[in-house]
Amino acid sequence: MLKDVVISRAIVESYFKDLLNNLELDVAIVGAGPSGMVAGYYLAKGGAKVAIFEKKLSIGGGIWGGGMGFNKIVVQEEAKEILDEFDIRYEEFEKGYYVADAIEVATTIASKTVKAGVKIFNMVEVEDLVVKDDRVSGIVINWTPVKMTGLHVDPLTVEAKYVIDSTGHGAQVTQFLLKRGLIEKIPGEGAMWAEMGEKLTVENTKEVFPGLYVTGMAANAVSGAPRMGPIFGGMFLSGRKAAMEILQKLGL
Ligand code: 48F
Repeated sequence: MLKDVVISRAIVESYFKDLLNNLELDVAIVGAGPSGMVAGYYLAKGGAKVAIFEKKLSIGGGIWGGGMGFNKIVVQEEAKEILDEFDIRYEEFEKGYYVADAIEVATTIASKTVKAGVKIFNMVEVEDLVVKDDRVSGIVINWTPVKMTGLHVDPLTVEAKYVIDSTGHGAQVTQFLLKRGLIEKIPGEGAMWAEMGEKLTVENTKEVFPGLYVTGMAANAVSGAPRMGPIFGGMFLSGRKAAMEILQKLGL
């Protein structure tokens, strides 16, 4: 006989065990889009304790819809090795342009990231940063429904040696520093230019404030670099670059 209350207890005990286990992290990643998940994967493989906080119910960010809802993505030569690392299938459309199924990309990256040891908390919105002695040292979290309904409910805090803003076009996390006058401005991303956007996404992946890294479109928004549409190599390379730099700083 199935007991309803055992089902409830299994969920509550198991979830809160994970939450308690992830209140102190090496790296807290905000946003489970391509750059955030790839960063998480490489960080976990390198031995860091890392969790991703995603405000939506679903992970994957902008992967699912490919271009205009046509669920294919393009990856350039420089990032093909990341498709290989994740064992994602692709076809060479023209020399140097690889096309992959967006659903396979989203599900495979998510699966391998979780299996590498990254805990993903979905439906959890990061609403602020912890800043102590001029260094980001954690994130402030709340349930997405609390934010959506505008209820006056205080958040909780997660401590992290590094935080990564992988929130995409809005650079939501870096915005908290701007709001507090801790950085001067966020120019926002520029008009579409795939080649330059892809190149600069990787170049702009850096520590923008002590303890805070930016990846993917957030990196471009913070630096005023162009957008690039449904080509994803820059997102993958950006996530890997942030992970490698942070691993080095953590001494891992
Ligand atoms: O936008 P998103 O996919 O970020 P990305 O890794 O990749 C960009 C591409 O998907 C695409 C592109 C490629 O050419 O331009 O747009 O830079 O994923 C960002 C994730 O962050 C979540 C959001 O729901 C999405 O899943 N997010 C945003 N703000 C918050 C957040 C927040 N405050 N707390 C938690 N999650």
